[in-house]
Amino acid sequence: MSARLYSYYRSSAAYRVRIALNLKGLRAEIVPVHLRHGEQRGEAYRALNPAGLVPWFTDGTVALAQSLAIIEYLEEAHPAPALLPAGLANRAYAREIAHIIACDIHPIGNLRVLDKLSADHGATPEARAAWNRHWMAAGFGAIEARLEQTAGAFAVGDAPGLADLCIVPQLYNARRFGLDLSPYPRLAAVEAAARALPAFIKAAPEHQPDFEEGP
Ligand SMILES: N[C@@H](CCC(=O)N[C@@H](CS)C(=O)NCC(=O)O)C(=O)O
Repeated sequence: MSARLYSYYRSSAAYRVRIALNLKGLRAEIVPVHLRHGEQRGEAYRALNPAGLVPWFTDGTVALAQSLAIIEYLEEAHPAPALLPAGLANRAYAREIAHIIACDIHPIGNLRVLDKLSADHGATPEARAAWNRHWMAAGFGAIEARLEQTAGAFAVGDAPGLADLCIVPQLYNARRFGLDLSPYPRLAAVEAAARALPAFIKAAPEHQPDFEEGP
């Protein structure tokens, strides 16, 4: 069975998996799920993924949610090229950066959280953006400090991997929400290096079949 990735062009969690697939040279059919139209909450999609979130990945062996679980699965199923760096400590640092983004920053800036803030507390579009900027800045400060120790050409050493594929989509979100990135020069440098690579270019929102212009 050929692989499928249920994705939304500007879902940063799906973007992580798209980059991982590309770095490993794996093909997957992109199946768009329109988050702004609520397709993720529809009966058809929930029959696949009861969590009602993207990404969702299937390949005949697994049918799996959670970007980091999917990426770890790909890493184990297709070890080369590796997404985790050599060395016990560096692998832990790469996971630390990934977890700051995927566990600390992303969940509280997600669409359903912002919608709940608006529905229950009247958060305006500007209040939603300010909320997101606050939590991104908190996480980015920690990553910037770690990069002083770990960064080479990329976030942890000189090969692109797990940390970079989390950083690039999160910085895409940061720009969407108007975060000033000037306090994070190392993050910006790592992002620029990664975004120049074909695996990252192909995974970018503007190169997805469901890409839409606009805010
Ligand atoms: N921890 C999950 C997060 C998945 C997630 O929250 N995806 C977002 C898009 S980035 C989503 O589907 N949001 C839909 C919604 O909030 O209704 C992962 O890493 O895959």
